[in-house]
Amino acid sequence: MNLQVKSFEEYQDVYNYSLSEPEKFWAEIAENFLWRKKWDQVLEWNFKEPQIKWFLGAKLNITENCIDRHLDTLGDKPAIIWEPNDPEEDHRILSYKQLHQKVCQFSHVLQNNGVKKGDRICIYMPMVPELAIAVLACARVGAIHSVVFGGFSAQSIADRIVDAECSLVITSDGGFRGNKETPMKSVIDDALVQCRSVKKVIVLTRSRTPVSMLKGRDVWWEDEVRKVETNGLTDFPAVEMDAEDMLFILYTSGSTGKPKGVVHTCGGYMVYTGYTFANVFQYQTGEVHFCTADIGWITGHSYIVYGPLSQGATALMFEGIPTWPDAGRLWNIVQKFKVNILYTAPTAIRSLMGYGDGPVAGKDLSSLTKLGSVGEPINEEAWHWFDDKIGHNKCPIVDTWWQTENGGLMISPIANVTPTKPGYATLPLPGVQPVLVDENGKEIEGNGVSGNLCIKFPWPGMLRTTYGDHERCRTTYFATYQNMYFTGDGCLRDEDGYYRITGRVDDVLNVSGHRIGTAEVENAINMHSDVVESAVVGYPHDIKGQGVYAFVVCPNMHGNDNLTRKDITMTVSRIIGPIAKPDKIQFVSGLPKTRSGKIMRRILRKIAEGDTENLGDTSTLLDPAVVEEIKAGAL
Ligand code: 6R9
Repeated sequence: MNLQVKSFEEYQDVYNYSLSEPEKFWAEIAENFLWRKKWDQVLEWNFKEPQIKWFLGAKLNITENCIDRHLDTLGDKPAIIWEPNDPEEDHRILSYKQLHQKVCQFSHVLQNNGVKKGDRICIYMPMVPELAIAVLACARVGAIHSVVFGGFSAQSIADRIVDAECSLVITSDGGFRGNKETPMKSVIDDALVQCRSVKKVIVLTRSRTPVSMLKGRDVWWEDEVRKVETNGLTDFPAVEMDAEDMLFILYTSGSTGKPKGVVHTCGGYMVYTGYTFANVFQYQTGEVHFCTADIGWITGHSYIVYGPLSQGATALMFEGIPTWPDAGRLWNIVQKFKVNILYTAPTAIRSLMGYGDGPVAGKDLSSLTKLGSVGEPINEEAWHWFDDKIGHNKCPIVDTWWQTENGGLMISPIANVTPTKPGYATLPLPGVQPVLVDENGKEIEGNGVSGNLCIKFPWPGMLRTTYGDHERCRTTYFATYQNMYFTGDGCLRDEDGYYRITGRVDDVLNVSGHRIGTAEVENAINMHSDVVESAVVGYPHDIKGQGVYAFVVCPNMHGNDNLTRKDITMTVSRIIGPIAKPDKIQFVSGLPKTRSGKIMRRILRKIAEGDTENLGDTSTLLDPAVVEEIKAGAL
């Protein structure tokens, strides 16, 4: 079966086929990929344990699919275009042949440093081509990568390294983002004080920040590559993997406790990212695809690295930020490289919108043919601005709903196929079976309804487990509703059957498209020595979508309010990372609790939203007076 549908009628036919014959459908899709050995069975599953296996018995290496199979036909074509943070610095282009050579060399480096199939490798790097090379080299040698976003703190990195028992870390001296230079190796040094499993650290030179290199543990990327070059080694035969062998772990926040390591496997993830990339973006050979996400998030994994490369696409990778040196940066990049597909986030659109039309004026955006949005609900104003000013009303916008756990796009228009509607992710992709359920887990049928979004049948890109703790996977995703995967999102289905995601229904915030667990932020705030307890909720924020609002009990604070606010912010930054810093901190004498001691977050959420008229039933509160005080002091 062709990966791309070409009309809405064809979409409907294929969708119906994927419902009635899911295994046949996915087998036909999987035929479009490179396997060393095909599957004996397409699918084995139950959502009880859960146990999900796709393409059983199949053998492959995803990098042969993403690189080797294109060498004959596209060898000299650009695989990765890299635009540095500083527009004055030269950009780089890696052809498929060059990418192949670099991935092979670095695979040797990994092997020379003791890496074996199944080992876990932590990658903490800036957005440079070597990050993609490191990811692909791990996959080529059969090691499991765990990429940690460059904005996370030493403590967060340490938690992730310990959880996955990583044996090696790949990092750089430092990185550039906007007018900031951020250290990376020194952050890793701080993290590794707590990590006994790590035997080696490979350090790339990027910012030339001074670093301390430990004898026997730390080696330079360039030195290691030079050794391989001196030995004249060019090819590295990819290690054969089973379809269900782990490909990577990516940590993401949930509603409780520490982030969990979402596990994706080789075969299903390859098929799902390649298929959704080709179909939703209707990628045509030669087009330049620019996804503005960081590879530290799932969007970068699936739609900068694996999805585009598996389809022989040209992926543009950008080191910097959209507002530096000025708010015209993305448009300059589009113009410079004649970008065809621009895939970005509502938070970026809203932020750029705030600078007015000036930075867009005079920029040649005529190369653009398709636009995409991901990470959070897109408001209508931002949708229309994107459509008018950037797409000049001729580029379809694909508002793609999906999650780290899903591996790839789930509910989304198909470019030039599905009629779009502002604010709507529209319809499920072939193979995806969404359902809305009420609090009791009863399916809500028909249109013009809303409920909690679940998926009732497996798809190849879905998570298989949470690393080292399968029970957590079961309770988080498969225990709320029987025989369904629960997304944690609320959703409505309009009269046309179109889906609109309304946001999280659990205690997870979405700040600038980043998932942040309120419990994680509370734990970090509570580590500050003056703090007795705290409660964190979200509130609507013009640019970030949601902001972080913290109610903090701090009866004997050391210094004044503002100093303590700064100290608490610093604590969160140190424990989690700057992305989780509270936007507002309100000191309160107590938190609204029920007689059984549960914090009534519903009330705090209302106060944070500024909706204090309508707090609902407060009769179960232990001390209703505290609510009046909090209302009076709201920020
Ligand atoms: C890919 C990614 C997942 C959460 C998800 C939902 C929100 C993502 C969205 C969207 C509305 C969209 N989300 N895409 N909400 N419309 N098009 O972002 O993964 O970081 O795991 O976040 O993001 O709430 O549950 P992840």
